[in-house]
Amino acid sequence: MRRLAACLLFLVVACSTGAVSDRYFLDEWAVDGPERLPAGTDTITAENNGEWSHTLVVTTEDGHVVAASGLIESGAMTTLDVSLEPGPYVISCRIVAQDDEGGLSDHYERGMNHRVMVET
Ligand SMILES: [Cu+2]
Repeated sequence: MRRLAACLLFLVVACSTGAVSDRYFLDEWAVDGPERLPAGTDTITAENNGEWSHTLVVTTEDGHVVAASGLIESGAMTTLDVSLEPGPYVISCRIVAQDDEGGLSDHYERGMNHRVMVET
């Protein structure tokens, strides 16, 4: 019984951290996920559902980088620990790659940017 109570307590703690909801999905050409996050320390999960590799970068609205993942390959997932002050942020992919015709493919410009409001 004591073990069951410990398990239930763990579940309550795990659910109350918000870890499940702070998940962002990357694909061509969008970043989808919550539009509001709590201020303070948080863990953001990034899941790449696209065919291409992507990154997940958290910046303030004026472009200051708060946290950045490495390359997230197609089908892969990663987490980022962030500490956020209240205010507007942008979650985006910052890859710029050359396409088959020699032009540049800027993932941010193609739509992989998502505005988030961090609130107390
Ligand atoms: Cu990308």
